[in-house]
Amino acid sequence: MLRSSRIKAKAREIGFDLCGIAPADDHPELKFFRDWLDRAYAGDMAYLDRSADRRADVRRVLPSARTVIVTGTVYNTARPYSIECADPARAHIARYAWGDDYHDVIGRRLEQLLAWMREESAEPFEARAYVDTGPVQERVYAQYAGIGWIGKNTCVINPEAGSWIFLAEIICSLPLECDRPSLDQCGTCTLCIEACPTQAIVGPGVLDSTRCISYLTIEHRGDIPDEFRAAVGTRIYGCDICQEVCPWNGAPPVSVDPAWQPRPAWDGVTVDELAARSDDELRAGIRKSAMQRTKVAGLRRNLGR
Ligand code: B12
Ligand code: SF4
Ligand code: SF4
Repeated sequence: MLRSSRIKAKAREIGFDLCGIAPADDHPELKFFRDWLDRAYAGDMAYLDRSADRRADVRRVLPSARTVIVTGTVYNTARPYSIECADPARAHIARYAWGDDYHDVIGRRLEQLLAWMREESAEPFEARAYVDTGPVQERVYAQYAGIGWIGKNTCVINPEAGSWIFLAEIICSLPLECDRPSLDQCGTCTLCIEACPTQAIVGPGVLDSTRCISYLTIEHRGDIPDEFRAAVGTRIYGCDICQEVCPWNGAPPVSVDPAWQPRPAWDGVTVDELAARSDDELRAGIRKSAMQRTKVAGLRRNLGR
């Protein structure tokens, strides 16, 4: 049978920084999701509600699933944190969106890993590969694959790599050898909860999206509610504050992968400079990047003009 160690070695060769394997079991944390939806913390992300049954367990997505191969990809690049920036006019875009669209880049790498597995495996198997948009609670499986623990800010934190990591997974029917789950290392720290400018982290590991700047600037349709406008400030796409204050991101590794390097269009720009650009110029900047999600109209709303 295909061994876990070989899959991990291949994942590394393809460009994944982390790879671990979780059993496709009934993990207790999967149950939080329903309660979270019932508390209306998903806001108007209706797709989460629609797919809630499948998100409850990967075996609803692939009934033959035995294991989940979870990958982590460091996207951090050598730029200061937004909370270190003294210029009040600077436009802040979340670190994950500075380069190419991770759905495309990581999706291709995941397909490459899966194709290799199919060639190498002596027995045929079923599999599904997902990056972010699949009906999978990625953080829970990442924790059980030993990629990292789910911090109080709800992000998966790896003790060496920090939390600037994308997650992606292959659900498969192979009974692979699994890793040990990661252990919570937040301890008594509450820095992320205190630093959140909109009090969106309503309890350790519980995020009310309707208060989160990431949601308000990326997922929310319509105007940004007045009560949050001041806190959103010049954060024009996503928010990194609860990760920037995290001690586990104090000296994070930096990726040299060309895919994640900041595009010149967004690097060190002010809100006024961006607002002065034409729609075509803005469109060219977001092309094939994760920022395409809001389209130019959403970006203009976030810019306030
Ligand atoms: C919806 C979504 C969002 C929403 C909601 C985020 C959230 N925390 O739920 C919004 C738009 C706000 C968002 C923001 C961001 N997101 Co997002 N998002 C997702 C998505 C598509 C689903 C997440 C989900 O199911 N949320 C529902 C809650 C219940 O799930 P959860 O946060 O995973 O929950 C765990 C804990 O919160 C905890 N928990 C929940 N309730 C309770 C209750 C108790 C009592 C306890 C103890 C624990 C607990 O256990 C949960 C597991 O059930 C995932 C991709 C995926 N398919 O999983 C990406 C994903 C989580 N996002 C990601 C990223 C990068 C971001 C941002 C950093 C982007 C940015 N800079 O703006 C921010 C981070 C904000 C934050 N602090 O989470 C990455 C995270 C990588 C990582 N290292 O963790 C993911 C995994 C995408 C990816 N493939 O890389 N996101
Ligand atoms: S991303 Fe920003 S707004 Fe959302 S929970 Fe973290 S600090 Fe708060
Ligand atoms: S800031 Fe502290 S409490 Fe929050 S995720 Fe990081 S270690 Fe955990």
